[in-house]
Amino acid sequence: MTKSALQIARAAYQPKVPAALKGAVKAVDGAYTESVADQDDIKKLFPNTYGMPVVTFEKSNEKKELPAMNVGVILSGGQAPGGHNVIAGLFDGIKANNAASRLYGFILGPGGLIDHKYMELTADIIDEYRNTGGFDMIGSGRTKLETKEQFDKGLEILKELDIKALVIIGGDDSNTNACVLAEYYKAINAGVQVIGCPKTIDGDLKNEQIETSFGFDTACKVYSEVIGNIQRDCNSAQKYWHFIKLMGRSASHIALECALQTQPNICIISEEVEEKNMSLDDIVTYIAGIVAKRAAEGHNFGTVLIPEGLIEFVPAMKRLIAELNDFLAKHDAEFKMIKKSEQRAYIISKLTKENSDLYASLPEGVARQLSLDRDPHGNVQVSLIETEKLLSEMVGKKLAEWKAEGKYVGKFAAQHHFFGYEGRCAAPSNYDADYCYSLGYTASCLIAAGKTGYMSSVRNTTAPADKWIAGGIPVTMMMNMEKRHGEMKPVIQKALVKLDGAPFKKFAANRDEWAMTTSYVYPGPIQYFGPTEVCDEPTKTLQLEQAK
Ligand code: FBP
Repeated sequence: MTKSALQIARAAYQPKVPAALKGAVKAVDGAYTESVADQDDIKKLFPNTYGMPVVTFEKSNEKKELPAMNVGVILSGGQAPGGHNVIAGLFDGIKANNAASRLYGFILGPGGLIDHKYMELTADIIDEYRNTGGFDMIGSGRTKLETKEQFDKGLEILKELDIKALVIIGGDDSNTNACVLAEYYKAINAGVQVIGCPKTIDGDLKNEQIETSFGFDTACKVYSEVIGNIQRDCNSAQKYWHFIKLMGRSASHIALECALQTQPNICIISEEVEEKNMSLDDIVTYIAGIVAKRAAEGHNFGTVLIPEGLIEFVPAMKRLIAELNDFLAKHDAEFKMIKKSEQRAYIISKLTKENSDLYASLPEGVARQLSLDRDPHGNVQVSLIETEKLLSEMVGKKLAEWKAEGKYVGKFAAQHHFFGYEGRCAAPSNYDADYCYSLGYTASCLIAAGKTGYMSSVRNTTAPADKWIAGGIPVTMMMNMEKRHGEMKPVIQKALVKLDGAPFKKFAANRDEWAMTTSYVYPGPIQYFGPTEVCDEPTKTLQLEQAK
């Protein structure tokens, strides 16, 4: 396989790890824990794994010889930079405890466990993938591991391979399911420990105990590099407004972090839109207002960042989508009989007044998308909606009205971008390479300590890696009860952008200035070699959140 010069050089990079992980390690149990909410319900659902203590790993003076142990690993959900380093850290950790231990990777996500598709991960394979992006060492998938049948089927192969511990690398849902699996295996005395690792570029798996999910750092740096490049082009040609949609299924952490890194003219934060009960028209008026003000100063250019999940946070759109979902589920056959050219008018005639007016105001393409593309559960696939085009089209319309009324004088030409897949498999930044390797190594320590139902945790990561704190957090500690598909379920709380948190406050305090003054920052590409202040800087989000 041909490799780039950077790939070859990067393979030799030694991830930095917490000082405590550099030799023999001992587990120190803290106080017993409670779940963040709904303690009685969670306790009842997790009688064997509820209330366990937080664990911290410290340096030990005695090296204990541990028995050889086979371990399995699964990558679950969307790709995130650093996944391979979690596996490399886990591999090195179990081998350090006993060279005869083996690591098995289940292929293409949780489905590999159920379908008994696996491969042994030997030193040669691991070495090929150290410090690389992607999940292609074993692949990933979105199969949900949640039924007893799946757990039992999985146990068959775990027994066959003599696997005593399973590490599931995933987001909030996958880690919730990992905990349910841990509870089940403990309840039936299966002899298999289950450990989770916090992954997702979306950055929404974090809480008091987990500082950040891995991949967020690298993905945001990649997007910020390209946004910076666009801003430089924008400021050079001074003729376009760039509407840039950024991945992040639900929360706006990525858009916010990129805004903090690049200082665009506009960034929309979904959580604020919801909080202020803003309509689509309010958002459009806000953007058009800034476009008009800049035009009055002779600046007919700018940048707008838009989070991928925005539509679902606009309360009126949420209501429209809910009514459309219901209506089309009930009248599917009748709807399909209507001629394509008449479908829009048909829907407008059937919805309640508020939703009908909103639907009628949407551009043709978006209206069509809302009525056509549905997922297997009958829901509109909001992530397919081209919000960047929707907003620029509506802004263009508003500006034309304002022009006719003499309220706006300027030119408005838009370019559109969507950044998501460009960053999900990037070569991990030093932060992610170090953080991921440490998470994997910590998982091996949790296994050695006999723990199950824990998430691997590495904290204090704005300090030099030497001072990072490795440990484990009982997953039940992060849980509450939420309604999912009409039923109350125990789940890890998803972290949305906090409007009273330091990152949003910093953005809010500066956005009016950034709107008018063209204060673009150009972060440039991720640097893997060079001075630590250039190569090791954590995200602005983390720095602001952790500032003492
Ligand atoms: P995870 O939460 O599983 O890590 O995935 C995050 C994500 O990258 C979102 O930002 C995005 O909306 C989604 O995955 C897209 O996934 P897919 O490529 O499977 O449609």
